[in-house]
Amino acid sequence: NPATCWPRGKPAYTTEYTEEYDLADPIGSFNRVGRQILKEMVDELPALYELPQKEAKWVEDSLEYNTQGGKMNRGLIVVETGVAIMKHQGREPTNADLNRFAVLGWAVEYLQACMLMADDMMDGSVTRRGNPCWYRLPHVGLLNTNDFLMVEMFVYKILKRHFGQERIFPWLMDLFLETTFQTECGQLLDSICANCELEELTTERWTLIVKYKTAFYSFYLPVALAMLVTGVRDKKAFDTARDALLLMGIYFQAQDDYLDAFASPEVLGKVGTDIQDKKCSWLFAHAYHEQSTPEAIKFLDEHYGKCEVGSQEESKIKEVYRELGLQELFQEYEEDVENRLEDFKSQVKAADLPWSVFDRFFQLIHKRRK
Ligand code: GPP
Ligand code: MG
Ligand code: MG
Ligand code: MG
Repeated sequence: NPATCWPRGKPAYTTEYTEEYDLADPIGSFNRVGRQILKEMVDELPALYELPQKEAKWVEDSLEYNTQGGKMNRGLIVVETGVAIMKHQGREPTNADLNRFAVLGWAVEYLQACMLMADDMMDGSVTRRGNPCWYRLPHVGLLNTNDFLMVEMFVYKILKRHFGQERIFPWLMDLFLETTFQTECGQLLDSICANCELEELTTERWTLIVKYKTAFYSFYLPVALAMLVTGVRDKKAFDTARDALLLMGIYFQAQDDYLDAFASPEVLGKVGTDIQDKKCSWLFAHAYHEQSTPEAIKFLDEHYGKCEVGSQEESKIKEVYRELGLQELFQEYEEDVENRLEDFKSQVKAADLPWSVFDRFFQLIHKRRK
């Protein structure tokens, strides 16, 4: 690109992968690629962007703090799915293939990191992955806004460096951009709840919110990336995969909402804020609209979105959730998702995709505690 290929040394491409990607050590191998990517991204800042040492170090610290230390489910799924699809195609993935899958996995992890940095500030959260949220660090504060925008741009730097010379590059870009926009639509729907009447926070609204804010980027994106990079081009295959993955993604956010109230912060690595923030959570929508009693409605009207994290009112709202039988209802919902997912089996097979991918992904999240 004549408009951006300056100064000399730009752009740099990484197309050779000399280190062995050991599938027997999926997390270790994935992390190794993650280290390499972080180093590549930070190393070029002084020469290509004239960033002084102090600022380059700032970016490095931000990337260390925000992209590392998660469960890496989304990233690892790209690798697993890539392998499963190639085997399904009768091919054995090479070392280069595995490393490329991991690079795309890390692009998803970087997107996730920037979303969480923005989300924590919007939700007023205190901890993430067991540490204080980045924006809460005294020396960071509102600089968080620039930091998360930079992490977002690193997604595209990773893609350009590793896939910039390939035909699917525009498709990868388009998929990331589209997915980001979908997530932002979801985040808007989620945030506007603060200005809604409780009456409006229905289970229908909940489904819409979580489909957009979570399911596309967490579930469809990793699998769609693996499909693109292994040569899947059939639109029907993407449509079928999307339907099944959105079902799982919606369930995943239902779990997130459930754990927000009922999991211990030590296990979860974050303190729940949904009640304080007046979120249209799975629990609230069901408590207010599906399972409600006049007393529960009265109490929620008085206190939902108006009490502090850790307050007596907040505990009482969780008690109301329990009394309304939401824990049992959640188990029923969980079983229903399991059954509905089974119904996708034949469609997935008809679309010539390996069912094991969907099965594995579901096993990874099914009944999760964190
Ligand atoms: C999770 O909701 C949703 C996101 C992380 C998407 C954020 C999207 C942006 C465009 C910023 P959540 O707030 O319930 O997640 P958590 O419980 O992890 O804070
Ligand atoms: Mg949040
Ligand atoms: Mg949020
Ligand atoms: Mg949450």
